[in-house]
Amino acid sequence: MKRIFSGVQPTGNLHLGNYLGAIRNWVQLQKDFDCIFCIVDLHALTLPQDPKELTGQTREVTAAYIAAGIDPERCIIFNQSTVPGHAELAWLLGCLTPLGWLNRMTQFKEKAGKHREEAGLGLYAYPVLMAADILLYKATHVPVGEDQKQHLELARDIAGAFNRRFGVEFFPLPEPQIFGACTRVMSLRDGTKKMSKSDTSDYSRLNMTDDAAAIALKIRKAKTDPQPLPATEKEAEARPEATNLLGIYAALAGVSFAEVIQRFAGWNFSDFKAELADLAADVCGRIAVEMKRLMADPGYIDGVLKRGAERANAIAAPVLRDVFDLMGLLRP
Ligand code: AQP
Repeated sequence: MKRIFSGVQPTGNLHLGNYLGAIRNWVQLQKDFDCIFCIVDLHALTLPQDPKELTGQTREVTAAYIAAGIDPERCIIFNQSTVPGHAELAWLLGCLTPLGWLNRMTQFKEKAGKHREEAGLGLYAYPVLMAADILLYKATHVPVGEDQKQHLELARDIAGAFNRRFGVEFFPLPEPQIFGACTRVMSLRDGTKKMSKSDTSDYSRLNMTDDAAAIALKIRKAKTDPQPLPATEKEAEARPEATNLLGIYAALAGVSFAEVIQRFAGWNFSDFKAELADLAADVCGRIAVEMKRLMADPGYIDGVLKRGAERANAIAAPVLRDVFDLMGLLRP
């Protein structure tokens, strides 16, 4: 059986990057895989969070999954902290993970920056928790963006280390699930920086809850360069803002980057931006309306998460029991 595990952190405003780079792809996967989609609230705690906002954002991510087309009957949707096995397995796997492996993780270096000594243990151990998330369900495939490839590689190493240490083929080595057109959406204010929830400028991203007017305004204000739109892919290479906006258009329209370049070659930015705003408002506006409708009913969202947690626990508990047995931990 092929099983997918993936998640999003409830760390702020979900944006077009989260949708095009992750959630939209998951909607396709649910047809062919047994899918578990998590709201990884324990991962969110690796950086400081406001408790009230964390609760609201957890519901918002759940609403986004459903509004984007993930079926909560077919897939398991739950928040990580409701299944205790994630934290328990992370400890057990952490005891088998050499520090040298964690020291190589580039995301810790980027997020801790110059303040390495003040960074929390959780931020350092993040990739072990991610390995536990995947292995707790014996997931076989993990959809990953460029930024998570190294962590998935580590999860494979940890699974292999466990199997060798206890002489079993217990954990499958999870495979990356790659998508044909891998979409990396960049900031609307700086085409060299990825669009991010934690960017202080709201104009840097299209939030999944933005309405048509907000989308049009942000696209109108998006940074550009003074030249008309490029006529070739080669010409676009040195122009990050043009590349980003054209790439967003291609992803939203479901056509290739080359086709979009050809269609808008030589256009001025303001005319192109009007077309892009209409397209984005059409695709994202529909999701935003559905998200708002769902978020107005927190009882429904909590019900989805509760049922998801029960289903997730039913898979996780026997796996964890076997791990305890293999490691010699007595369960009297
Ligand atoms: N700009 C992006 N383009 C394409 N994909 C993206 N993802 C995030 N940003 C982009 C993908 O969304 C999924 C969930 O990501 P996450 O919740 O783990 O957050 P993140 O990767 O750390 O990025 P964010 O959303 O910008 O959050 P902050 O600001 O908190 O770091 C992942 O599959 C990710 O690849």
